[in-house]
Amino acid sequence: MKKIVFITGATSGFGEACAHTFAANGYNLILNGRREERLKTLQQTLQQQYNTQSYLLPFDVQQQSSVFESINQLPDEWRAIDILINNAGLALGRDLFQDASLDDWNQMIDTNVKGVLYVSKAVLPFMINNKKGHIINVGSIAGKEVYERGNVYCASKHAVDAISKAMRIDLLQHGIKVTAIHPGAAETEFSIVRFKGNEDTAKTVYQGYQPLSAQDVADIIYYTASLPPHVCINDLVVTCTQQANSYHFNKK
Ligand code: NDP
Ligand code: 8X3
Repeated sequence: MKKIVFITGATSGFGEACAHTFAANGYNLILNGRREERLKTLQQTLQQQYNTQSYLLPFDVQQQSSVFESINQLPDEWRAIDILINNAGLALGRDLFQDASLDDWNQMIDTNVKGVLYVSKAVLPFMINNKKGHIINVGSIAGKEVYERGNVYCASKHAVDAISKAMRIDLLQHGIKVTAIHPGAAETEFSIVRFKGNEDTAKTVYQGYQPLSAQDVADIIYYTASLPPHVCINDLVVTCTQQANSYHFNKK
């Protein structure tokens, strides 16, 4: 029987690259994101390229009732989830604390923090019942160090770091692995979202160095998922070679 991976935020970036990588390696997929048309296109592509079966759950991770209703109505054959990748997330704005928008702050906290909590809480009964599972939380280098104008995005990813550590302790008795992956700058739609559709400003973020690609991160996530049952990568920070931490780059 094929293993099942559940990926949140699969319509773009790391999540979409993970969908291809896990499909290419024989997994069936549960795919989430708000843009349902993109999910349908991805489902068709994965079916054609890898003969992959996928089940679409197009909910907003911020909406507590949608998360629980959607996951609780999964058919029996889709409940044996082996891996959950909590990837859905976003930054909004790059403003000084005193100038930032409360709406942006609320959306980042609701997506990056509450979204991870809701989806994990909804999926965990299946994993506990199956006595196995692996939760992979996508944090960020911003969850290790804060940077100027990063305030609440950094706080939300520090929360993912803490939640991952807490999950690892509490789920130990159930044999469930918990991995946190913390990437540095990667060129996806992340900055286009952060700068609210301004593609020119988004491009400037990646000038002067070679950032990570979505595929670089997907390959690492897949590696952490492919280790033997007794081995768990707990915490992994990855940057491109020209990035040392949140704010030191060797730009040419
Ligand atoms: P993208 O913008 O390319 O992808 C983000 C994904 O998250 C999309 O599929 C989007 O789908 C989904 N998403 C956003 N909000 C919601 C929501 N409320 N409900 C469901 N899905 C949602 O960015 P990345 O691939 O770069 O980002 C993926 C994760 O990686 C995020 O958690 C981000 O914070 C983190 N990260 C990114 C880094 C980078 O430099 N790119 C570095 C470190 C971490 P849709 O809009 O269809 O809902
Ligand atoms: C995204 C990377 O450095 O823009 O999490 O915060 S950064």
